[in-house]
Amino acid sequence: LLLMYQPQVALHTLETIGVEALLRWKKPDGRIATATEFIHIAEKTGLIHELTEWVLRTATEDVVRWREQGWHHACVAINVSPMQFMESAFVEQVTQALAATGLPPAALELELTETVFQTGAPTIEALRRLRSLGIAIALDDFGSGYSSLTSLEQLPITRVKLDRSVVESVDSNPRSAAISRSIITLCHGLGLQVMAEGVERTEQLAVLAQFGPIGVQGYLLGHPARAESVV
Ligand code: G
Ligand code: MN
Repeated sequence: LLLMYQPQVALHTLETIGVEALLRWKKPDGRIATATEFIHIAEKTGLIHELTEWVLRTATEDVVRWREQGWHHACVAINVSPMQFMESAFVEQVTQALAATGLPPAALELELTETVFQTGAPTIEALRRLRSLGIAIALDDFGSGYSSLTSLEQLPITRVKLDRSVVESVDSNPRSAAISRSIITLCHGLGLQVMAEGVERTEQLAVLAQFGPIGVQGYLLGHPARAESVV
């Protein structure tokens, strides 16, 4: 297993504010599989607890090292699947990773999709506990699937990640641009930060920059890289 890290950049200062950790599996034949290709296997075979443990520990250790190496405000975002989140020990796993490494809670963000949020009251309770510890929560892939406004209204989130499918055509389709602008304005009105995903062209950056102070992520800003080459 390995974690690759992709930069997240504040569009109005061009400061790299953090990275998103992306889980990969280097298979015996040398091919590198992405998390979506194998996480369901870990879920089925009961390995998900150990996998979560490894991701949390590795990511927090890497950020602490970058901080020691001079990137003092480095932050990391970690993707959490519904089954990982539903594990009863998840909140303890997170607090233990922070305690073991000494990483401040505010330097850790958990990225969850709407499917996690649709699982009921215990989920919301776990989210509130994480929030009360100071950990940031991002709603991933917003704008794809069933993204609902109730989620924005009621969930204890701190950030919305604008899905790549919306960002894809902001520079070519006026409707995409209007949708992006509206979502960004809506989120800012709710006190939520926004991160646009999948930015690949300067033209997209130019359009998004008109919509307010957001974060941007994508191949234009940086491809996912190994921990050693982050700092
Ligand atoms: O669901 P989530 O947004 O976490 O998915 C992140 C995935 O998107 C990663 O596998 C990452 O490699 C990929 N990715 C990151 N930036 C870009 C981009 O600019 N374009 C495309 N097509 N994919 C990207
Ligand atoms: Mn993500």
